[in-house]
Amino acid sequence: MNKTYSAPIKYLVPGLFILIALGGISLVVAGTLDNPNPPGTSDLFSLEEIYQFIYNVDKQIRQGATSHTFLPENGPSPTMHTTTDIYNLLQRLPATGCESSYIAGDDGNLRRGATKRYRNELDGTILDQNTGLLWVQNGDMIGTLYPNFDQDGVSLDGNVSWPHALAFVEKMNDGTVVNYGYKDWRLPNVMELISLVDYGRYKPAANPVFTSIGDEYWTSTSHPNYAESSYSYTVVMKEGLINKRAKTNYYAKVIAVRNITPIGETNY
Ligand SMILES: [Ca+2]
Repeated sequence: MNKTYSAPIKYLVPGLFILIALGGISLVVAGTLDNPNPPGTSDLFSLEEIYQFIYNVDKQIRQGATSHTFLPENGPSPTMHTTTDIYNLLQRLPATGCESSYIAGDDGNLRRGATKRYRNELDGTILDQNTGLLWVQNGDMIGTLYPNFDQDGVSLDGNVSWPHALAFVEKMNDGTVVNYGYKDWRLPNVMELISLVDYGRYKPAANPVFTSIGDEYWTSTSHPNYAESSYSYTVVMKEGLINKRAKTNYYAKVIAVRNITPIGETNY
């Protein structure tokens, strides 16, 4: 989490916590949950500290903070928290982003789910820290970079057939078009693509960290109930709808995705 949101200056010195005490300055050298000491050292944190860290950081981010503080706001609770409590805090299904509330109990009122977290990798890709998926930042690679690839329907507008959507991703993987250094791009499935929708936004219903987001996108998911599986699902990024579309007679945009190393391993 410390890579996503800038930490206060006092936490930017790794392993060094400067405590200014009344009557003098004392220097305390210790790791923090923001900046732990390196492997092999002996930082120890209580379950309560870890619980408070996750809870408070999530709350601060949800309230719009661009930085977070390490120290618990309220100190240990009377009952203390358990590993189960910590697990329950680590919600994996992201919140919708909806902030419009019309009655108690609606989504905009409850806002359940994990706060959406994106990290701009500054190399043309965006990491979704909720799902661990790496997305191409440019929501219209064909239309903006390779318009001549698109001879489907209205030429050059970036909307292509499903077979051509798959073919474009393959061109990324064989290096004949930009691939941002990776060769394992794929068309997202419908669950993955719907996870990009931000229901607090419209036209497009996506976080503005992405660029050139168009109206409708192909997924890799085929409809199960049509002869020859001739329909695939699309996601309307304009407002978060799912459609079924004829694979060869409908034209939509392409955004590619790939999996990254799971949280806790080398990429973090
Ligand atoms: Ca087209």
